[in-house]
Amino acid sequence: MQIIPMLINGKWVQGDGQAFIDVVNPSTGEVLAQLTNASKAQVNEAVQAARIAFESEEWRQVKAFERGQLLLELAQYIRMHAEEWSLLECRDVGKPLTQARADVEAAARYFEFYGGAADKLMGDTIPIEDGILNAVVLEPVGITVHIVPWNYPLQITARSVAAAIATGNAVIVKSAEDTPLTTHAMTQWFARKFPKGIFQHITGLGREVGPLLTRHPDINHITFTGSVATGIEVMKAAAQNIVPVTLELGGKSPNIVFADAPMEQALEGVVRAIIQNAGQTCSAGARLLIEEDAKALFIKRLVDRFQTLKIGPGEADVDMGPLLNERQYVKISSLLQQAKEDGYVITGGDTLTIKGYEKGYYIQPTILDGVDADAELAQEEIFGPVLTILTFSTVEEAITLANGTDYGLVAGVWSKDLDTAHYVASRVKAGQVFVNNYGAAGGIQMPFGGYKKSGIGREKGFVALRNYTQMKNIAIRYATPERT
Ligand code: TXE
Repeated sequence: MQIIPMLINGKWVQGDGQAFIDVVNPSTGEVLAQLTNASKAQVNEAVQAARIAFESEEWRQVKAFERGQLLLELAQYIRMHAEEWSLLECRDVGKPLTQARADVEAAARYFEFYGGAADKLMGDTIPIEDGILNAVVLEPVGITVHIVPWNYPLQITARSVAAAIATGNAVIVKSAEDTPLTTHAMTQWFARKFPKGIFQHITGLGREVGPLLTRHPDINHITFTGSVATGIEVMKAAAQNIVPVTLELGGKSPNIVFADAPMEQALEGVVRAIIQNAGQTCSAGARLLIEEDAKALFIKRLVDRFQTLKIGPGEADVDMGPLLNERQYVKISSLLQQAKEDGYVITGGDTLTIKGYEKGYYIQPTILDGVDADAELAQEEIFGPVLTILTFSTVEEAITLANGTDYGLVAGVWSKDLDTAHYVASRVKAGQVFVNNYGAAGGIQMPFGGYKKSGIGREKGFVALRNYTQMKNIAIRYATPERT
């Protein structure tokens, strides 16, 4: 069985921590590889190596545009291996091959975007008085820790690592215990191209290995994507050492469909937004807010569409793959069981057994109607292909419902009326609002992050480079003819 090694201090090593953890293909139940838990000593070694590498003259001498060129080279390398990496991601996460291919393309785009940006992030000068040059300089923060979830391992690793390296930091990635494969592939490239200690990959159980990193007194920034509960733990750990965090903590994002919406696009948008990656997407459109007048017809068509969706193993490249693991499967199927008993399920609601793939974690795409807006099913992230319908009659009611959860990551607004669309977009408390689309253009360039409990800070786009820099103000007095 392949053991996924970690990269620590330029060496490929197994974890000294005890456990061997199976990496399972959710489509088949097959064990793809195993990983090991990093020990405390190994995490300390990684942080020490990162510190030495970051402070080294060698790294300091790499010019911003050269860092950028290296990242562009990685983008090219990813494209050259696109099919191989897509298959890895498809097997590791269980997502349909087409979606895995889109993830690989997005990863390449992140390295291109931030590679190109590496020498374009500029400071400022401030007019003070004659004889003083005042400069605002952006410096790397130092050691950046990246805790990556299992739903989009390659994309999410790429988006923050690319920005952190572009700005000159030393990076430590802790991949999710379920999905280390593409991070390992990326690590192999970094091991060949970068000074040791600038990019390191740590593996192991989040609750054991994660805190060893997040509580370490010598790290300088944490980027975390995951649940609110773990985000709170990460933030507490960071607080002990006054370390900044960038947190992306998911959502319960609404698609708000007005009666005057472009119906065909809205229908497809709503379906895609909840079945992509089997609903295991931070920005999943998990709530449909539908205007009363349009409800009957829209729901009928939605149900028809859900019932024609093809579910199967990632490699069969159908509409939707399995859930990630047994834990997700048990959690979501028991939630659906209860929802069925309560009479909310209008389509789906059951687990699925697929011939030849009996050990896969398949469930039906599901729609719930009649759920109270305050109920858990309408409030909490389910992280599966489960769409909860809520109904509204006025614009204000739609806005109240949209804002009626603790989250605020993304919202979709579907209306042909410009006034309605603009007004709702301005009132919705979400970090990203899509009008008459959901998830346009992949979003590499667009700042992404949450209002409320969906997180702190923004990833993606040029602005994310700021996460990995700190500001220094330098005031230089120089002699003027009057003063000398
Ligand atoms: O999340 P965790 P889990 C949500 C989603 C899902 C739920 C549980 O609702 O059903 O979270 O998933 C690492 N210190 N999201 O349990 O615990 C862990 O190894 C440091 C939404 O997987 O948040 C993994 O890499 N790290 C989300 C990552 O944190 C720790 C994506 C996420 O794990 C840690 C994933 C600790 N104490 C889940 N404990 C999104 N926003 O897209 C765990 N980890």
